Amino acid sequence: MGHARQGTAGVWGLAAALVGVLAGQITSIFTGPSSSPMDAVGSFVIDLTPAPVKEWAVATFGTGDKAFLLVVIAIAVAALGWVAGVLQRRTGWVGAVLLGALGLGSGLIATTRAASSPTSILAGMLAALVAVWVLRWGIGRLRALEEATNADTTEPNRRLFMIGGAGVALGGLGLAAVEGMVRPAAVGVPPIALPTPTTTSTLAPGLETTISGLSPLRTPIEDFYRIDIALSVPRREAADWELVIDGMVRNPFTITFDELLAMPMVERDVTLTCVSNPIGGPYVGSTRWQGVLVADIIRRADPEARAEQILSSGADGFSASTPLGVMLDGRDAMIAVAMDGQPLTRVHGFPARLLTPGLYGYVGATKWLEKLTLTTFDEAQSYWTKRGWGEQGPVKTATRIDVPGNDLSAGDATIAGVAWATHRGISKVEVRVDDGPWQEATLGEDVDADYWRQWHLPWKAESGTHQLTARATDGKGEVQTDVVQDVLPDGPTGYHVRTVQVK
Ligand SMILES: Nc1nc2c(c(=O)[nH]1)N[C@H]1C(S)=C(S)[C@@H](COP(=O)(O)O)O[C@H]1N2
Ligand SMILES: [Mo]
Repeated sequence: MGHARQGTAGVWGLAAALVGVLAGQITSIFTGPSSSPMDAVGSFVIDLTPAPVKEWAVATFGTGDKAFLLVVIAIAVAALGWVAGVLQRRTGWVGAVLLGALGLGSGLIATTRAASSPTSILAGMLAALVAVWVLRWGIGRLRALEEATNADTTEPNRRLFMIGGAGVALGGLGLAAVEGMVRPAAVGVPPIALPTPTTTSTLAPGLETTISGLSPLRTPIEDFYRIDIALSVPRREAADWELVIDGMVRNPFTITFDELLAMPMVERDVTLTCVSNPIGGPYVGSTRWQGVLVADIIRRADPEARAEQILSSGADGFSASTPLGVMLDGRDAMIAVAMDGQPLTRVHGFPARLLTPGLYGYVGATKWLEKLTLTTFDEAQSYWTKRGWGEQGPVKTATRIDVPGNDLSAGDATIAGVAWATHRGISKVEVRVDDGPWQEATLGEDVDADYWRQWHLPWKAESGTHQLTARATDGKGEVQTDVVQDVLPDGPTGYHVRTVQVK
């Protein structure tokens, strides 16, 4: 009897916590996604998570790492809700205090986030109010029911309790449905007009038209990898976007989006990749970018001689530190507003992001860009350099075997893939089958030194298990190293090796 009631109290507590979280999530549609209880707590947990655990999560779940974190938090909330229900039934108040503190705590965390505003606390407050109210009402009924066990009022009480439970469940489902309906609408491609680019040449399709399974020369935006620390995509509008340029400059200034668009624009074909992309991994993409040269912005700010780096910050609390010399060496680092001829999508940094050819994303590709601060390496570290990642971040030479896939029959086959050494270019790709000699692959179009190159090699596949290995040589004649190194601290090295079964 007691156990059954404890279970009922637990389930009620769980429902109360859940409905509270949903109320908070819905409020956050209006107060900003980073203020939602799940996001606030999630971001908080990400910031506190030691680097090795983060790497394990990324290695295990890939870009599903955020979903994994949210599931863990949801389970924790459910468990705490259960405990709150049980405690509330015993004491009449402890559970309510627990849920209230949880909700308010998430609101307080939200106000400490980079993208916070004074309203950020509202979602957490509302979550607390709803959860506490549902808990007190439900457990109050349950306690009354228990007191009345011997009286003949039992039946009406029980009925009331059942109706209440059904109401909470339905309300929760309704809230979840509303959230599901409203949330995606907030993440579409923003409709803004871009200035006509100065160059209008288009990139021809590549070897993917004849070699099926090969990465396209230009990555479709919907397939472009996404890596960031933002649990929910920051929502910034072009109309009220501003970029602040400050620090060690004689002429600090602020520029609006319209002013940015009025500046001279360039278009460049650039491959972007992540320092955490394992050998052969998916975190690399190539497209045409349009934007304003960072050099033009910096020249206007008139930097002091002691400035060594640009610390750029994004709306999600991310920051990158990019060596100033690299930004100004003519490599066309830009404040990008478009990818593949369209405004940036929200996940890729709308309305403006940094892009530095030749450097990994964590060093020079800040999305949802808000500020450029000229400073020294001693004076300021960035989000990832604080956590032990390298200061310079040049992209290492790499090649990936895309083709053949795993179902292959003996006979004429093709080995093909992509290779990149951004800003140095690719001059050669070689392939080895098992312990055979290195054979030179045919290279695809040389778009530019900042862009990847497709490559392919014909192969007479014999049945059995084979090991394919590929290596690239960069534009300076330097052969990719076979020394195997992990992603931390400045990107992986080693050859991509694929084992294929030929039938
Ligand atoms: N604001 C912000 N910008 C960011 C990041 C981030 O976490 N927040 N991650 C960086 C990293 S590590 C990479 S690899 C690139 C990825 O850019 P993409 O998601 O557009 O492919 O963005 C960079 N810019
Ligand atoms: Mo990255």
